[in-house]
Amino acid sequence: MLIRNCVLAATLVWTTVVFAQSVTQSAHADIVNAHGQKIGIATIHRADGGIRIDIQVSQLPPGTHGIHVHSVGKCEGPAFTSAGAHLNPTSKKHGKDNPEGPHAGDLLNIEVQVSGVGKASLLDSNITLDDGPNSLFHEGGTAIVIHEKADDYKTDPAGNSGARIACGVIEKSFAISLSIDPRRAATHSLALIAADHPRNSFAVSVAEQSFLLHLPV
Ligand SMILES: [Cu+2]
Ligand SMILES: [Zn+2]
Repeated sequence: MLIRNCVLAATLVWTTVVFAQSVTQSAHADIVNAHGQKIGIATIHRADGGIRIDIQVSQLPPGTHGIHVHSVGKCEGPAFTSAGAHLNPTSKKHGKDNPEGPHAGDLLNIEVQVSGVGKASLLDSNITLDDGPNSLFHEGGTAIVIHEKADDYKTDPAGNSGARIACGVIEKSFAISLSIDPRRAATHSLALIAADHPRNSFAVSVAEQSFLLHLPV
């Protein structure tokens, strides 16, 4: 019912500018730093060849950072050991360059600019939004963890990527894909503010005339 209400609300808000929409199951994670402050968001959805994680963070040290899906959906700072080890239901070793790897939760590194902002779009072919041992929603949940250093993609158990500096619990959401009438472009920012009002915790990603709203379940 809640989902239906969310979809209905989004539909009403967007009626004036939207000419196509579809709703699919997805996930998101609010990324927090060691002090528990929100510094970014990851949106997670089905893609060709697996699950795509689009992540945007700020206020992180510039440079290359390891990032993984960990096996427990708990982010207790400052060390985030609560998130457990990498998601690894098939007992592999760490890293895509490890002959005995990778873990299901292994991802490519994320680059953080001098401004402290980092963006990445990461594909993982070994995780699922559905049921099963490699599910992001297995018992106890999962989390996205960012590390202080680069992942070397081969050293067990975490690619020599050092301390955990940011973490986000992966939660179910529904993605509403909205295609916008380009002739109504001027109304976009207003509509986004209105859409943000009743539930301010969903993510908005913008790609040309398409918007993806991730609404918490
Ligand atoms: Cu990790
Ligand atoms: Zn790993």
